[in-house]
Amino acid sequence: MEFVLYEVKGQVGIITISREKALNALNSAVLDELDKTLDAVDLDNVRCLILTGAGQKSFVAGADIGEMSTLTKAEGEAFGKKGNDVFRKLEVFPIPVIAAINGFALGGGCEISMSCDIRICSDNAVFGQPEVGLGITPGFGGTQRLARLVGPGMAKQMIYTARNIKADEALRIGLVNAVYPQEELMAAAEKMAAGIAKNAPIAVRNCKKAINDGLEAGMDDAIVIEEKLFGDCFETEDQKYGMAFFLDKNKEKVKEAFKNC
Ligand code: DAK
Repeated sequence: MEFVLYEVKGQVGIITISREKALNALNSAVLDELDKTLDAVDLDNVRCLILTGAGQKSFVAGADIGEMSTLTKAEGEAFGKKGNDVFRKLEVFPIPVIAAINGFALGGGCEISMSCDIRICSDNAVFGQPEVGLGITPGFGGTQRLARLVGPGMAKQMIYTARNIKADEALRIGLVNAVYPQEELMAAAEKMAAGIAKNAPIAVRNCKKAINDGLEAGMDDAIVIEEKLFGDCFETEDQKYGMAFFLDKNKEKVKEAFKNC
């Protein structure tokens, strides 16, 4: 891969978008490599992913404006679909994905972070949806996911004004969960990912599915989705070991059992 790096630390996979000279902007090649990287994740071993950008300055500075500038209508639609397909793959990926946002997260960069389950950022991070200044609408789900995350009023303000916001404001409006000094960001992401990875893996996956699917349904249907995924746990070793060892009061054994589930 030329633009996407992947490494596994324990049960955590780290995907780094690495196109530093263009501030990690997303061109077709990056999107193709991201897609292939996700397909290759070993889900028998890896329990949580971290997505970040190379360098100290930018997470992802958006879709590649140079590549987009000459697109025809049909090509624009194809580019939008390529991005949307990868972003959706991340969103419904069976295991949790943490975005470790280490700088600019503009346009497609903000959008890809919103396809992840959890966002944490460095103190120099900058978020925004600058598309209307470029004569386009957000095209990788920004109009949809931003409104769901921070509410329609704040999403509309950010999108209509194209104004960037800094890390502290992103925290205040709930776009990110936490802000860290740049040099501490990856350690914090890895610690959170390891904390997720040590829990019962099928239960974690079912929680992700229940939250995602439930948010797309009305409450009556959402509760049924939760009931079904809760019920499914009772056919797993996760539940049998988890409860048996809890009742035995043997916490170390629980940890070991989950590690090998
Ligand atoms: N695309 C391509 N190259 C980019 C880029 C981008 N988004 N952002 C930065 N670069 C490149 C710069 O051109 C520059 O390259 P060289 O000139 O060195 O060759 C290099 O990265 C360093 O950038 P700067 O020199 O500009 O660095 P500064 O520190 O001065 O400024 C900046 C950093 C992030 C404030 C600035 O680079 C900037 O404003 N970048 C553009 C940010 C932006 O507007 N992003 C949103 C892009 S629009 C759709 C599908 C997708 C989308 C929309 C529709 N459908 C198909 C419907 C998505 C749209 C977007 O994401």
